[in-house]
Amino acid sequence: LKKVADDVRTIPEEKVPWFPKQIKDLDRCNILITKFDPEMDCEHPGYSDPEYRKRLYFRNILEIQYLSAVMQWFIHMVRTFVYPGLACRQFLDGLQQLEAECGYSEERIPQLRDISAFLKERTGFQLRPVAGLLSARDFLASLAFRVFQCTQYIRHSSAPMHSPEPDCCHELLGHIPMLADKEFAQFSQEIGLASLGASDEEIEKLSTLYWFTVEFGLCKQNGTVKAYGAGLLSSYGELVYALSNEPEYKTFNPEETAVQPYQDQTYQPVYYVSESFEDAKIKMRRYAANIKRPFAVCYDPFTCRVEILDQP
Ligand code: NLE
Ligand code: FE2
Repeated sequence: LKKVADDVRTIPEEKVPWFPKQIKDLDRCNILITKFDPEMDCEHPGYSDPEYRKRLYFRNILEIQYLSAVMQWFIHMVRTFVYPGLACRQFLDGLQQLEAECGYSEERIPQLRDISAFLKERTGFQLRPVAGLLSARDFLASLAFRVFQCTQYIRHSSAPMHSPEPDCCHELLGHIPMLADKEFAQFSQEIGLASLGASDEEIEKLSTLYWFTVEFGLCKQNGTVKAYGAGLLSSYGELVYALSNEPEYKTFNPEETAVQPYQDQTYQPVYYVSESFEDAKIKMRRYAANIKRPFAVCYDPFTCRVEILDQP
């Protein structure tokens, strides 16, 4: 009998990676990926610009003018025919609200604090500044709490139409308008909740799904393919390319999409199209429900905590 008991004791306990249970635990979700660091990456457009490599938020009046010019140009494109033909309805609505109520304009750079307060009232999302690209596990975990980790430095001025890494143009002009949409906010949080305590392999799949939806997703609206991915919406160059007949389109199907290889240096060769936004959400929810975890999680919106439930 003793021997059996010993054997039982030597069976390693099932290990669940640590994950945040409340917003303040996100202080521990701070692992940065250095692959896009302008000091390390010789392909980075800012590599040979010693001032840029310091990556301060705004270093001088020229950068402030640069962001104002990007915003001005962007708002112009959205108001004219270009964006309405390419971007999904949720994005256009969100951007319009940001212009009307949150100081998005040609004259003024909106402050993260104000945008965060705006989003909080719309969808409960809030922004948190982050110094660069976060590890997938940490980034996804924050979404579980409706917290979006937001970079603040700006892309190098030699390449305004496409940046391989997130920057404030990408966050302000790509993600924020989408996060003002309730359904999209829910979609984002569900990916986050699915990631908590998941295995490395599952995190890899979820971040691939995030990549092909939240970052580079396309969906049909009134029979036309439109972009809802922030990586497209913030990159005029890739947006036009994605909606041309150059890239390959595949039907969004989480099991298949989750294992699609991708690269993050330049335009994507493949995009996933869903029948509608609703369709993407339903499929993703079904996928998330099938991820194996020895427990279930439930977000309590009153305490902003994640409750751990035994798997039924
Ligand atoms: N390609 C995007 C842009 O230029 O705004 C950024 C993508 C970040 C994943
Ligand atoms: Fe992004």
